[in-house]
Amino acid sequence: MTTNASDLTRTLEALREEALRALDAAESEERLEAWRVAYLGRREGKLTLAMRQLGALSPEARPAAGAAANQVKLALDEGLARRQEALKERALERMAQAQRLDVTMPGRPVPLGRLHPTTQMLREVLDAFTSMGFQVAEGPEVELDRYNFELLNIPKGHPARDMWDTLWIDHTDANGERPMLLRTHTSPMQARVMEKTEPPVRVVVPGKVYRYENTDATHEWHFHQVEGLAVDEGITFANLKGTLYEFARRIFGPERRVRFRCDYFPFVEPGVDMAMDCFMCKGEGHLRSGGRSQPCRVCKETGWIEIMGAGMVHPRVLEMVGYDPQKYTGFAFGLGVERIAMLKHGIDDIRLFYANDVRFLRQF
Ligand code: FA5
Repeated sequence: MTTNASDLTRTLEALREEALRALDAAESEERLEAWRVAYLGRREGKLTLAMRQLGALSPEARPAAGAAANQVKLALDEGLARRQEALKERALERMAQAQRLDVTMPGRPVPLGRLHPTTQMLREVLDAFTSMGFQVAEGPEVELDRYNFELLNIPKGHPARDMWDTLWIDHTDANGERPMLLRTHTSPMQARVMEKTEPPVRVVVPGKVYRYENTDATHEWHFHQVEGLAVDEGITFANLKGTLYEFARRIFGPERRVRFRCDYFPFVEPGVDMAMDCFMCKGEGHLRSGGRSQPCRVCKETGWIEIMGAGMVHPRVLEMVGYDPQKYTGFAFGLGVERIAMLKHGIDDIRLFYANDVRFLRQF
């Protein structure tokens, strides 16, 4: 143990040098704390231990050695404060550096989803009709036999029911009515709308429909339709043709030609199917390339593609909802949305729509 004042002063001096050097080397908060414990720690700190030796000095030597010890303590305290400040500043600087915006860095792409091709097509179809003055109405997918068939002039046992293979539901509606089914077309909304509205009526009805059918390249068991209905005084077949012709031109371009042929649906009279000249072969039925001719697969060589069923609303249908068929006439149509999308984009298999393959979906 040192009992000599000059030895103690030397020890203190050496301690100051050693401590300040060690302080300069402390590069982190943790190292700084370790340094503080090593030199200034209350129990084992080197300076604390040295200062304890003051008590062993003679009373005459003690004040001078004590003053020297205090100076060393002061120097270490100040050194510690300075170093803490310097480290803090450096940390702040680093943070500012890290947060600085580098406008030359390439942006990080945000993965964006998109609308399903059916939804896109549905919206395009609705846009075409709403811009011609039609309103949009929606109805239930789980439907009563009454709306899906009976009020469409298809009574129980009518052979036309076979035109729509039906998925029946073992359920009773809120008013105790049955039978119920998954609607096979959007046509039940014709009666639902007319029951609630006085003429004039101009509505389009988008929605999902279901059929108990095998699937193939052009048939799904669930798909989307858009129904159209216009009822007023003096509506003629010319209005039907004009409206649908305009629709085809809006979706497929101004040079499109359309064809109406007789067809049978119990709820219209006369009934038609509407076809469009094939966009692929321009209605020729075959494709010419380099002087050679190839059959057109899209229209199966006919030059025409059927896109919907339509017709003048049957007087019985008007009567059943309480409209006077002597006063009012109307037209109705029903188109398949996926079929229109297939034609528009050249998609050759309807099953691709709901196979959830992103390589397909990403293309739209
Ligand atoms: C009907 O569903 C009638 N309700 C259409 C109608 C409405 C006629 C108003 C007259 C007046 P159809 O079963 O033909 O008719 O279907 C209409 C359209 O739905 C077809 O032209 C076709 O585009 C589409 N479609 C029919 N079956 C399928 C199927 N399995 N998969 C995909 N699309 C289909």
